[in-house]
Amino acid sequence: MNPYAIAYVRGSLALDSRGSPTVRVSVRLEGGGVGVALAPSGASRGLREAVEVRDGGVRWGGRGVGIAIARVNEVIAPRLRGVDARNQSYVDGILIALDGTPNKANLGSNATTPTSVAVAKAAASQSELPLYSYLGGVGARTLPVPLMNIINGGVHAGNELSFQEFMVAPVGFDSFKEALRAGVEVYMSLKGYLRDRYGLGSTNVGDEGGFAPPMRFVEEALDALVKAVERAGYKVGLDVLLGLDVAANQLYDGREAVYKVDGRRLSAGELLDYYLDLTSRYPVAYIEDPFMEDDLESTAKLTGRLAGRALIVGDDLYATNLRILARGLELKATNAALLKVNQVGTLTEALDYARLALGNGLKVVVSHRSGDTEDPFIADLAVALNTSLIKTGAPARGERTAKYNRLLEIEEELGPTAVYPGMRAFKW
Ligand code: 2PG
Ligand code: MG
Repeated sequence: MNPYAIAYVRGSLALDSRGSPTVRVSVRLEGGGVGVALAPSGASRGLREAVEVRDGGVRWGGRGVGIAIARVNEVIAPRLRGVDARNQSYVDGILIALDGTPNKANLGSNATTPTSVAVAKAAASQSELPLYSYLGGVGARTLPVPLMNIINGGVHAGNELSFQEFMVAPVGFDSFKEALRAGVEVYMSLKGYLRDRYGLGSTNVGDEGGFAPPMRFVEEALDALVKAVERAGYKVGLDVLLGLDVAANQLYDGREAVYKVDGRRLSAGELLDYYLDLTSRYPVAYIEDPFMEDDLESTAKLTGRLAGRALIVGDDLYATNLRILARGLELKATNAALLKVNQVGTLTEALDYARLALGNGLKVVVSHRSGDTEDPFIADLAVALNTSLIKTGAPARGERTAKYNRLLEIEEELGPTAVYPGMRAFKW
């Protein structure tokens, strides 16, 4: 008997952090190893990402996942039985072939993603290795700098902020634990600042645990971040850097080719100038999706102009897709690439994407989704890949803290061999 042979694959129902149904997949191996994974779900999705299969109709507001669960149990499970779970690329090859579409439209990325991840977890459990060492080997020991999204806007919050995410990155610290402490202190001090200035209602939180204050202008949010960092006793630009996810797809009006920012309508060129102005006045060291997903050229211009000063990060721009990333590399579109396994639908495809990015000197940022779950998988993935950056929301809401808590646990387990890159995470 091969203890790594897959004995059982089962899809079942779970809820994500927005209350939407999602798919849980449990995998058991002949030797008793078990892996369980849950599918996350985005709100600001790129056009080129792998798609979820949802039931439609009236139940669950159309968001049911009965079909996706049936795909796991009726289509995927019988084909994976007996396959060696250590052969991740073979397993994922089966998923890709069974699906047969370029974007997982048949099985659904909400069926393939948790299956792929659960198989890796089961193999790790069978080999009695923590997931980060199973995936990353003995060299996996870099804890990532967290990009903590502490003011939520865009489609993640019920306020008028145009940009989706306003983040702080605690870099001036020697360990993940100390960095997290600073991030939490900034989060707490932001809460006080918002309450004083905008009233109690401004401390309600958005989808990723950041506050969703009734602000209207990007600069108001950046000012609040600066104040919060200072009030917490840290230096902005030195101890703590600022970051933005513009999620520009959501701001783009295709008919007039303009971006709607703070009530203005900006051409791509004007938006570029706006970023140059913002980065000259605030220590913004990270800008994700500054232009809509087709505009690699404007993104490349910004990357060139901010060379040495900021990470320009492709999320919807690349959709964790190797081919789009390859084109981005040709154009030198960005110096960093976001990685979300469910944007492509299998772990192997996500790992190939990471390898291409890292091999070409790009930073990789492992990321959660705005609809996420208590599954801490991405914490292990970030350490496995030594990516040095993770994006997993504010230090609040269980689905976000699950990742932070797992990183604390990993750092503890690694002991003195753990590395916290701090400011180096932002150099390339
Ligand atoms: C993003 C993500 C996660 P969503 O745009 O980077 O923060 O949001 O999951 O809604 O795509
Ligand atoms: Mg994004």
